[in-house]
Formats: sequence, C-alpha cells, structure tokens
Amino acid sequence: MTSIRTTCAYCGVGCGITATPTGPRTATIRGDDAHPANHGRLCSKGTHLGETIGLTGRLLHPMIGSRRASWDKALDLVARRFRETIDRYGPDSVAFYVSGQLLTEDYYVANKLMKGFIGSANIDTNSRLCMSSAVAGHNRAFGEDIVPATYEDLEQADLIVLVGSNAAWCHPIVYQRIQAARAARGTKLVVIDPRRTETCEGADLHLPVKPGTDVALMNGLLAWCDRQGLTASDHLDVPEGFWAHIRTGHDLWSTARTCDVAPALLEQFFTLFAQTPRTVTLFSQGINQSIRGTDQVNAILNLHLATGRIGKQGAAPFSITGQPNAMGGREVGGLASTLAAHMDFAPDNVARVGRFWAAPHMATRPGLKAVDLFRSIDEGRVKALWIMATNPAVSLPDAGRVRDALASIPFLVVSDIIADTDSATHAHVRLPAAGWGEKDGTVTNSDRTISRQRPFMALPGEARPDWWIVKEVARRMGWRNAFAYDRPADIWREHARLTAYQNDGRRLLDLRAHATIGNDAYDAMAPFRWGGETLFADGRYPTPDGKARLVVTRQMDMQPPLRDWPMTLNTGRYRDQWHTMTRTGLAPKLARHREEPMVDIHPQDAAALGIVDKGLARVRTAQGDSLFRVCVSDSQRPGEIFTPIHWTDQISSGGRTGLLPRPLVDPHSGQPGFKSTPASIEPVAAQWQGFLILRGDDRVKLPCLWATRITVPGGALYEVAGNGDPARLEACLPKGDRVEAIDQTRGTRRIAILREGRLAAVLFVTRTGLLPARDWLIEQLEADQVGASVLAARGPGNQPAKGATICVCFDIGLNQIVAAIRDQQLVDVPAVGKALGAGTNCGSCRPAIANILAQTHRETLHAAE
Ligand SMILES: Nc1nc2c(c(=O)[nH]1)N[C@H]1C(S)=C(S)[C@@H](COP(=O)(O)OP(=O)(O)OC[C@H]3O[C@@H](n4cnc5c(=O)[nH]c(N)nc54)[C@H](O)[C@@H]3O)O[C@H]1N2
Ligand SMILES: Nc1nc2c(c(=O)[nH]1)N[C@H]1C(S)=C(S)[C@@H](COP(=O)(O)OP(=O)(O)OC[C@H]3O[C@@H](n4cnc5c(=O)[nH]c(N)nc54)[C@H](O)[C@@H]3O)O[C@H]1N2
Ligand code: SF4
Ligand SMILES: [Mo]
Repeated sequence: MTSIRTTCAYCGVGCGITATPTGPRTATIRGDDAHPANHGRLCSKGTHLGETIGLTGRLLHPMIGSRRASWDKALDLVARRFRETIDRYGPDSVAFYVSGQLLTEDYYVANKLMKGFIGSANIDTNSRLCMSSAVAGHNRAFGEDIVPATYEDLEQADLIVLVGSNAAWCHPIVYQRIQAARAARGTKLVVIDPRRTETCEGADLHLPVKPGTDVALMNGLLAWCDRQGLTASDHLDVPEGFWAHIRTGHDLWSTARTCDVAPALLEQFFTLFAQTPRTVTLFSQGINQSIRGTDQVNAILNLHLATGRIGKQGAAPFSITGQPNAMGGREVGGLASTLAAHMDFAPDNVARVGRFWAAPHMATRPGLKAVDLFRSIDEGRVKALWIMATNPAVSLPDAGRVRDALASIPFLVVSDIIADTDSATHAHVRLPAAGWGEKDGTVTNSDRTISRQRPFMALPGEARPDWWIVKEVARRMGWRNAFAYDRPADIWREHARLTAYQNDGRRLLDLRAHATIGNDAYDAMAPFRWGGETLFADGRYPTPDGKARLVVTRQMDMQPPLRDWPMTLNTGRYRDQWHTMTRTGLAPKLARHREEPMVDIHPQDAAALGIVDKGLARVRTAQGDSLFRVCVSDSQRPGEIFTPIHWTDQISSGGRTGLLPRPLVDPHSGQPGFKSTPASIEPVAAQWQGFLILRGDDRVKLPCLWATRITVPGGALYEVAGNGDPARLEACLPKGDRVEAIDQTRGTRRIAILREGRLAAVLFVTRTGLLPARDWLIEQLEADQVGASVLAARGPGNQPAKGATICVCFDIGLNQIVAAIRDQQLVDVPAVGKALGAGTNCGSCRPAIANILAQTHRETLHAAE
C-alpha cells in the first residue's frame, strides 16, 4: 500500500506523519522525516495513533434522539430548527461552539455561516479555554495576533525559559528539540512552574513559584534588566507611567517574597537572563488559564520588547498552542471576539468582510464567549446550540452547570466522531463526523507552519467531513450559492483570498499566493510557514503607528486562603492522554502510564489531613466535588493540589476535574482561570479494594464508590473500591463457567468466568489483603485454554510485577527500570536504554527515566549511609 503524508491528530507541535494502511482500518504510523516540525520524531501519543483508528465507539450514522435517521432528515431538522429559532427570537438566540480540532476549512465555513449569514457572532471555540489570553495579549502588544517565534529559534537560542508549560508531557517534540539543542550547544533551560514536573528534570533552574505571581516575576525581571541598562524604547509605544511603575517595588526581595521563591534562586535566574540576549520564552496554560491571563501574557511580551529580544534569530516570546489547529482557527477568526482573517469588528472590517462574502446579515459586534455562552443557555437567551469537535460537559469550568444547560436547551446538535460522549448524551441530533485519517484539509501549528491533513482511510458508515455538514445546513437554510463548495480546496482558496482582500500590508496574515492554487497543488501542498522566518526583524509592527505597545501590568493581590477552602486546586494534563480521552482512551498502550485519575498532594498536607498514598480522597470546591486516587508527592507545593482533566462519566465514577473550577474569567480574553480554584480535600475510606478485567469493548456501570475503566488488549480493566458487600459487583459479570476462591480471614474473593476455555472476566476484591499485579491476568484475555489456575494470578515463571508503565513503546514498567538500575549499576538514560530498550523509540519517557535514575541513586546512597 502507498504511504500518505499527513499531520498528527493531537497537539499544536504539528508533527508530520507518514501513514501506511495495512488494512481497511489499520495503518503503520511513522514520523515524517521531511516535516519541519519534527524531522521524523513522534511522541508516545503520535506513535500510537494506529491504536485509535478502529471503529470502537464511533458514531456512524446521523441520529435523531436515539433513532437512526437519514442525512436528509437530520440536516433538514437542524436547518429548520435553527431557522425557526432565529425567526422567532433573533440571530443571537442561536450559537455554535466549535474547536481547535476542526480543520481550517471546517472552521472557515462555520464562521462564515454564523457571522455573515445568520448575522450573529455567537460562534465561540474551545480555544477560548486555551489560547484566548495569548490572542488578547498579542493584539494589545503587536496590533495583530502574531506568534513571532519559530521552532528554529529554539536551536539558535542560548537560553530557553518555559513558563507555565509542562512541555515534556504536552509538547514532547518541542521538548526533545530543546534537549537536543542543549546537548549540541549548551543552551540553558529554566522552568517556571509551581509543580516540579518532568519538564524540570535536568533543567538548569526550576522556580517553583506561587501560582498566579507571574506578573510580579516578569516585572521584577524587567526592573532588574532596566537597572543593568539593558532596556530600550526603540520601535515601542510606552504608555505613561510604565517605567515609573516598573521601577517601584519590583526589587529582587519583594519579587522573591511575592513569588515565594528563594531570593538567591531568583537572582540566579535574573542574572542568567540578563547575560543572555538570545532568549526564547515559551508559555502555555500556566500563563493563559488565569483570571489575569492577558496581563501575564503582556508581562512576558513587555519583557521581550523592552529588552530587544524579538525580531532576531533565537530571541522571541513563544506562545505554544495546544490543539492541532488552534492557530488555523485564529486565522479564520473563529473566536466570538474576532471577525475573520485577523480582522476585528471595527466598522470598516465588518464592511470589508461583508463585501467579500456578499453577506446578507453581517454580525456587527462580538458574540458570547464560551463561559457566557453556556450561562446564556441557563438564562434562556440561547435556545439552539451546535457543538462541533469538543466536549464542554467535561472541559468547561463548573461543568456540572454546563451539563444542566445542555440538558435543558430546547435544541442541541452535536457533531462528533464518537457516539456517546458526556456532551453528546444530551443532543437532540447527533451528526457523525469524519475523523483523523479520514478528513482532508489544513492545520496551522504553533510556529505558523501550515500542513495538510490527508485521508488514508475511507469514510466509515455514513460519516461526513465537518465542512460538508455545515455547508449542507447552510444551503438548507437558503444560502445555496454562498456555500457551493465541492471540496476543501474550494474553501482554502476562498480563505486565502479573504486574507489578501484589501489588505495593503495592514495585516501580516496574507495567503495571497494560495488564492488561485489548483486542486492538485492543494493536494500536494508541502508544509509552509506564513509570515516568514523572523517576524518583526524590521522593527515594524501591524499597529497604526507601526510601533509595538508596552502594557502596564500589575500583580494582583494574592488573597490568603479561605477558611473553608484552604487548598488551591491546579489542573492539567497527563503525558499519554488527550483531553476527554475519546481517542487516546482507546489505545491500550497509552492507558498504562496513569491508570486512574489521581490527586497529587504534598506529604505535609497529606499527613495533616490523614490522607494516604494510593487511598481515595474527595476534592471539593464551591462548584462541586469528585473523588480521586491519592498520589502523595513532594513535587507539589504545600497547600496546592493537582488533578488531571481527562476522566469522564463514560469511564469513571470519579476523577471529574471539570466539576471543580470556578467559572471566573480574565476580563480581557474571557479565558477561565482553570489553574487555581479554592478547594478542600478529605480522605475517603473504602472497606474493600479490587479490580475487574472484562473481555470486549462493552462499558459497564459498576455499583460502587470508585470504578475507573481503561482499555487493555482484548478488553478493559476496572479498578474498584467500595463499602458494604462487594458481592453486588457480581451482577455485572458475564455468563459462563464460574470458578472462585475465597479467603475468609483477609476477606478476599477471586472469581473467574470462563467461556469455551477462554477468559471472559476476573473479579478480585479484598478487605485487608494485597491484590496481585494485573499484567499477567490481562494477558490471559488473549490466551487460549485458560483454566481454574488463572485464580493464582500469575504464570509458572513467577515474574515480578512490572509496575506502572513508563516506556509505552516497549512496555517497560517502573519496577523493571529500578531493578535494572540497581542490578546493572546503570548511570544514565542511554544506559537504561541499552539495557532495556526503554526510551529508545519515541523518547517521551526519557525525562521519567532521568527522574527514576536520580531517585534510585538517592535511595541507594541513603541505604549505604
Ligand atoms: N499529553 C497531552 N498533551 C497535550 C494535551 C493533552 O491533553 N495531553 N493537550 C494539548 C492542549 S489543548 C494544550 S492547551 C496544551 C497544554 O500544555 P501545558 O500548558 O504545558 O499543560 P498543562 O498541564 O495544562 O499546564 C501547564 C503547567 O502550568 C502550571 N501552572 C499552573 N499554575 C501556574 C502559574 O500560576 N504559573 C506558572 N508559571 N505555571 C503554572 C501547571 O502546574 C502545569 O504544569 O497541551 C497540549 N498537549
Ligand atoms: N480544568 C481544566 N479544564 C480544561 C483545561 C485545563 O487545563 N483544566 N484545558 C482546556 C483546554 S486548553 C482545552 S483545549 C479543552 C479541551 O477540551 P475538549 O475540546 O472538550 O476535549 P476533547 O476531548 O479534545 O474534545 C474533542 C471532541 O471532538 C471529537 N472529535 C475528534 N475529532 C473530531 C472531528 O474531526 N470532528 C468532530 N466533529 N469531532 C471530533 C472527540 O471525539 C471529542 O468528543 O479543555 C479545557 N478544559
Ligand atoms: S508532539 Fe506528539 S502529540 Fe504533538 S504533534 Fe507531535 S507526535 Fe503529535
Ligand atoms: Mo488547549
């Protein structure tokens, strides 16, 4: 079979992939050597994309309620209900909520329909939760939403600062490029994050700042540079009082106190920064997801502008984007606060875009931003909503209220690739979208590189591309000619023409070279970067006077912890899962790195509250509460806890992080402050613990306190815990020959269900005893001839348990790595690679291995003393 070049489905690094189909729904996935983002490398998620392209859980037909419907019926219904709602209540009574996981072409069509034809700007995107503070910050400073940096800058910089970014897990290939640059030329790396993440492993400095103090830090650093005579105002518009503000109260000691880091550590960072003009500062959600996110962004941009670290190779501020097409969405103007093609709602822009689209009903002002949008449903103002490629019932703050809103809205449409998501459950109409490997179009990555996503599989069932679905609804609403697209290339050309339309150099986003691209050239399009290599090299910015603008940013006062909510809840990502797990959750290999949603807590806090490692704890906030498995870890600061965003009602009875954050947003961007919510935490006792391994894809709801599901080869593993009689779990066991073993003294019960010599299920529960490792039992799902001896839970060789999976590619567990380090006296990551293979393929686990090495060596030393 021929190989197809495409782009990874996941993060904004935008790695090129070569996919070679090996059957109708299988493919070999490799990194594309020729792609400028990754030069052939892929992280653990990209490497294992092949495990997620089967049809498990797919939505394959349009559904009206719980009944299958034809496309005609479903599209007619959507068009009719939107039309009726608009006729009755006006254009602002309807809304779209879209996603950075749409392709640029999909996004363009949805944006055009809402803003030019329906006549409302009520189209917002999950990028509101992700990039909107960066967008607002760029607009304030540069006059346009421009990311000036490129990945090549990472190879030319002498200092790289990561602020609020766990790149080792979230942008792994960027992180590997940074590590390669360090190895090649000694580039220094500083990480600023309240948590000691794997990204900090091997960094030159880690500043564990108090959350929400990044403005103080950046202003303190700017004051330091100013005192050293390193600042200048060329090409800058400096607001009155800017320097007076920076020169007051931003001394090293005050800054150290505000940020709660040691003055000596801060001084080391400031000195290094001052000495190193070629600096790239990468920032991500630790900066954006704050109720002062936009000011935090501008504090970073101020620093780079005023110290001349911009417009030069190896010196730039670098907002790294989350989703594969977060940037493409910004380019078409898919946020409620932007219009189209990097234009805002200024009257001449509205007129210009209106002319270009020949639009009958132009929106003239910004629409509702995500959090307000869902609140407006509650208030009865938005009555029809269409959600595409996002799962707000999980991912919005105060998600409990969002679910209520979704359950109450008069008309809800969801376009997704998966049939049952927490959001789709409430839909009146579900539309089956084409997924990765089937869809066709373009994406823009973090460094402005536009790449093609190309199909290498046929559309399954009746799935259709998102652009097709939207244009069919638009045509049924009466706008046939304006939405007469036959293929993505038609849309791409129109988008390119709009970026160039009456532009006259005012907007840097200008794709005029693509305005007349042929269909074949579009198909063959190689990755290219718009805007050139070193933006702003000439010192000119897309503002009216051509100058960049410094913005006065003030550190907000930090409130002391509240009596009822003494902890601060921080939320974020795991290395091997993607958001709400609708896709990564299908891959057995990706499941084993973190099998359950955990709350990380500092040992002091755990001890004070009676919380134990691997026990259960309930996290509460004013919005809601959820259960988590406990991970006691000194990588947390005291008083701060961390939970992952990935788990949903579909796979777990707890771990629902989305229920917890407050719906407070940044005043400029509307981005929620996901990274810090006042919270409390308490231990939860369970009388018994256990696990259930089930053959097949089916999902069961287990009647107990704690149940979380992961996919394993051939079936699923549920971890369970509860109170009362565990026997009620047995009702969930499939039929078959039952064997069981009971140990009364420990309260242990082991049950296996066998069918035709194969394992259908095993259930182990215990009140006081230990549970065996799951690995061997899981392997038995794929074995022939399983007998009653399966209850022993181990094979003849008595292999030791592997422990949590560290290296996904070679399936190597923590215990194996520790044993090898001890037995073979391994000293570094390459040595572990040589001994076990671990870390020698995708490399995502190399920071973890470095961490294990350091810890094992510390423990060995300790034991020797
Ligand atoms: N594995 C994986 N990778 C992903 C994703 C995924 O779901 N899984 N999602 C993608 C998407 S859409 C996004 S947006 C990116 C997000 O990528 P990141 O932003 O790197 O990831 P997060 O885990 O959300 O948060 C980053 C860090 O911010 C820190 N932080 C919290 N508060 C503060 C603060 O006040 N100051 C500072 N300086 N730091 C703080 C947190 O402790 C956390 O370690 O990842 C992308 N890549
Ligand atoms: N507490 C907390 N909450 C957060 C964050 C945080 O750090 N903390 N981070 C926020 C951020 S940065 C982000 S980006 C969001 C992400 O949150 P979401 O966007 O809600 O998460 P996903 O799971 O990526 O949802 C994508 C959905 O689209 C579907 N899908 C995949 N491909 C396609 C396609 O081609 N077409 C269609 N129509 N559907 C498709 C998937 O099955 C899935 O249901 O979460 C935000 N929420
Ligand atoms: S870093 Fe990983 S998830 Fe991100 S684009 Fe590359 S392979 Fe995909
Ligand atoms: Mo994101």
